[in-house]
Amino acid sequence: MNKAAMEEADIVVIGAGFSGLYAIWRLRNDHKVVCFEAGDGVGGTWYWNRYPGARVDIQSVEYSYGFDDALQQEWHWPEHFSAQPDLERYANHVADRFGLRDFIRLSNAVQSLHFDAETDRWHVRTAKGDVVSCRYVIAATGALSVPNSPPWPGRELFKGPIYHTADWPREGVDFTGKRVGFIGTGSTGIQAMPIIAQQAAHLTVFQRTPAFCMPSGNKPLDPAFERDWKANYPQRRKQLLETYGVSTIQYPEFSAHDCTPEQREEILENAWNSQSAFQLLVCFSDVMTDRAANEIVCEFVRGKIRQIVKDPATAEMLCPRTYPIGGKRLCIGNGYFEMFNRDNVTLVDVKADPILAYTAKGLCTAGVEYELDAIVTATGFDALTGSMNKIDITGLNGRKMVDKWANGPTTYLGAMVAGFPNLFMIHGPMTPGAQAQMITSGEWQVNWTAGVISDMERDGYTRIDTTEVAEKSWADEVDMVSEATVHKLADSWYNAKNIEGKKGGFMIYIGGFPRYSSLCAAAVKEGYKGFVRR
Ligand code: N01
Repeated sequence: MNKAAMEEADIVVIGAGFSGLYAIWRLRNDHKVVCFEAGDGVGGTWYWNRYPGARVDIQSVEYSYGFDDALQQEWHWPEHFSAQPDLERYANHVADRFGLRDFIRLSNAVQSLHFDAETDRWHVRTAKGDVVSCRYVIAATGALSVPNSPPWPGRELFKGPIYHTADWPREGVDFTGKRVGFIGTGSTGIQAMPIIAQQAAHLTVFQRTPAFCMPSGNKPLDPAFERDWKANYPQRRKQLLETYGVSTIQYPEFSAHDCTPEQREEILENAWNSQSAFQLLVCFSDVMTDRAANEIVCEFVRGKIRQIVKDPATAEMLCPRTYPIGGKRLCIGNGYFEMFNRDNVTLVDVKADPILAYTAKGLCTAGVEYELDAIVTATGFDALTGSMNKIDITGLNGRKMVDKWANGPTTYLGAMVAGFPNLFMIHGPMTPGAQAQMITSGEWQVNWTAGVISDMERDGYTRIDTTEVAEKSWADEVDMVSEATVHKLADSWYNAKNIEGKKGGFMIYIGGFPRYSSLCAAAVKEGYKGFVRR
């Protein structure tokens, strides 16, 4: 490519989800910013995941932007935990209100990034043929944006439609009169199935691993609660950043072992009915760190399943036994276990008898062929690394990111990768990611990145990189904090074990957001420790 023909920008932002939109807003006045987005609308996760029942599991007064006080004062969330249409509407409102669309090129995924070491600039190529040279790239590509589809053969044989929840038709799907097969009982499946079951003639749930799920307690937003948040927003946002998960969900001081069985039962019952998602994980100080304390909560949930689900055999199949509660992200539902009391819902164990293939009529295991009219897969994501590895990224000395990450991601602070200068990730692998409320923590990460870029200009540098020594120190920190929790006892997208053959250790930083942000801030303050600038 003739360099003279390239379009010039200062910063390319990849992705117009919540972090990408904020990055545009934060940087647009001082830099020439171009944003490329794969979808034909803004909102990222909340653009793609439009399956029935899609809803956030953090209360919306928290899960929203804090950068503009007028926005947070004026915006009204109709429900406590907003549904996907409201979140998408909010993303569009923000894009319009702040004039962000002028910077965004929709339906135009970035296909390759190539670092030019002579000029210290990235060359960005896109699906529509745009070629942009820029000093910095900010990858706000999403932790959960590349769907993972089951590997079964015979997809082309099946006569009916096959959907993935993360690529749901904009016009919706009518399942009336249909026999629907549903695969995936994680957070997504648990939200979608109770709604599909109300419409379908029959729903067959193919379960590989049962999920821990607690009721969301969603309700219309209480006006007094909303007024209280709006009256206190600046300090609330600040306080959120000082908490472990950037959220109002807090651990108590006391251990499960400090309580009598009666006290535990009362605490757990209150948590279950709290209308506050995740309360079960924080009812004792040691739910996430002590296997015995965790098991007390697990058994409480199993008891709830047995109470709710009328057929004892189905109830037992739904009881998770192979991993600790919270080891995978706790699912938050509305009528999930209750759904199994419907006559038109059947539960099938595909751990014992795995699905082997699609057939013309449906799905088959070794012993059974299931006849279906439509199949829905809610089989998760190639999380954290998938969205970066999808782009052909070439750094210094011709090194490809996909090769560097062949055995799992390596990063410094989850923000940069050695040998790939001037490329910053937001919510990348080894950041707090989904263990911290993602809009507020995303704003923090964008602000940190903007500060680094501004310092580069102030100090007259054109290249910032990190080192393999710094990456190693960060990997040690990520491992050290994850070893302290029960997360290591579960296979999930946190540790790359949700996809057969995927490599990588624990890919989320679970040392808490205050520790994460203070380490990022300290690296800058201590003369860009772990970075090399020139
Ligand atoms: O994906 P998952 P998800 N055969 O990976 C099953 C966020 N989120 O989309 O457990 C049969 O959790 C798989 O089985 P197993 C949230 O952070 C948030 O549900 O691997 N089954 C599992 O049951 C969440 O953690 C919200 O044995 C197969 C399911 O598919 C993250 O997104 C809502 C299979 C995948 O579960 C991901 O959730 C939704 C196979 N071959 C999502 N392959 C809220 O805010 C996979 N499975 C509420």
